[in-house]
Amino acid sequence: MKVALIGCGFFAMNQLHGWKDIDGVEVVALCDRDEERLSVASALFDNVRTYKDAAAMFADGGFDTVDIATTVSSHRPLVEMAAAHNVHVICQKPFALNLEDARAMVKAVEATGKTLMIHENFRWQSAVRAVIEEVRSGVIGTPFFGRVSFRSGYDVFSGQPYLAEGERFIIEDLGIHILDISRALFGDATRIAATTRRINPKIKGEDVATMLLEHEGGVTSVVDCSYATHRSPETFPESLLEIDGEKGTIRLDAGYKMSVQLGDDVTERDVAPPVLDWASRPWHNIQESVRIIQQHFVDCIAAGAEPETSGRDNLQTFALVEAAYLSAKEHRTVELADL
Ligand code: NAD
Ligand code: 89Y
Repeated sequence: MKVALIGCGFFAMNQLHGWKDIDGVEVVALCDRDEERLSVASALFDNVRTYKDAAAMFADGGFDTVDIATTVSSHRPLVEMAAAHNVHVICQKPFALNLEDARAMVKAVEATGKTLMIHENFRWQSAVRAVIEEVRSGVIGTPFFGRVSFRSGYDVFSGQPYLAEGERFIIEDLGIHILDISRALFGDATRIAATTRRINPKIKGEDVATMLLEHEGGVTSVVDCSYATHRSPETFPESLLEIDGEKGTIRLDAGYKMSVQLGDDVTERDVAPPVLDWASRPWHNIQESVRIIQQHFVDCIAAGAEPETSGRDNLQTFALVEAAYLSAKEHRTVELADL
């Protein structure tokens, strides 16, 4: 697979290291409007073409996959450009600025027969994945309640200053991941009710959100996130999980501790992620999931299968984001079918 990456910023460095670790993948071209970022990223490779303009990179071609690692406002034009050049696409979250754009991008790539996957990596974090697999194995029977919780006081604004500037913050940036974990655990949701707050006066958007979801299979889940929570020890970037089933309970507690309780019998497992040689704490959890989701993408293309977080699948996660904002704004429960 020959990969071209657009957007050599803060997070793309993880994606570039991830690609280097995957057999059969070669990064052949890089694009960023910013010369300095382009130069830092290209230093990771012996022989890579560099571009300041994505259209020029597509015109030169020589790759079959594009990895879009820019922030959201450029996603639609870049995905449509990729579709026009008939390549597979991985696009970072949040997929789109609105549902209409997200649907248009899915349609554009589907028309080419190529794969579109959203880089929705939290469900691929190894600790989260261990819980997803345990739930899917049926060990606790049919789940009836879940909680997906991400609460932190970590300064994300120093690495990603744009997060302080948008009208929308935590649901669109982070809540999107934990809403997706809830979908991976309990299936699609039919209704959502949400409240939001802004605690940090230095930012524009909301930094606290509490969401209540009703899922198709009957599970009720509480999905809550905050970047205004003082915690010691700080748990960034861990998602903490709690699932009650008819036969037992599964928890993922702080410090990557998973426990499965069946009756009075409790089994505990350390599901801490490895620190890859290019990774660093506390980001290692997210960094490992980048390599895992990229491997999933490569495997799906080889097998002719649809990735778990394909563009089409991600429309459901993205709809939850839109519905959560609408619910918080209008103080009402939103039916997903109405969007
Ligand atoms: P960033 O601002 O640091 O980097 C984006 C880069 O894209 C910049 O260098 C910019 O110059 C370049 N760029 C923008 N538009 C371009 C265009 N049209 N052509 C060429 N270059 C262009 O942003 P970031 O923090 O790296 O975030 C990028 C995306 O990754 C965001 O959507 C963010 O939500 C997502 N992200 C995902 C995770 C995750 O765990 N999945 C974590 C952090 C960030
Ligand atoms: O941008 C966000 C993401 O996707 O994961 C964590 C993050 O970097 C900050 O909230």
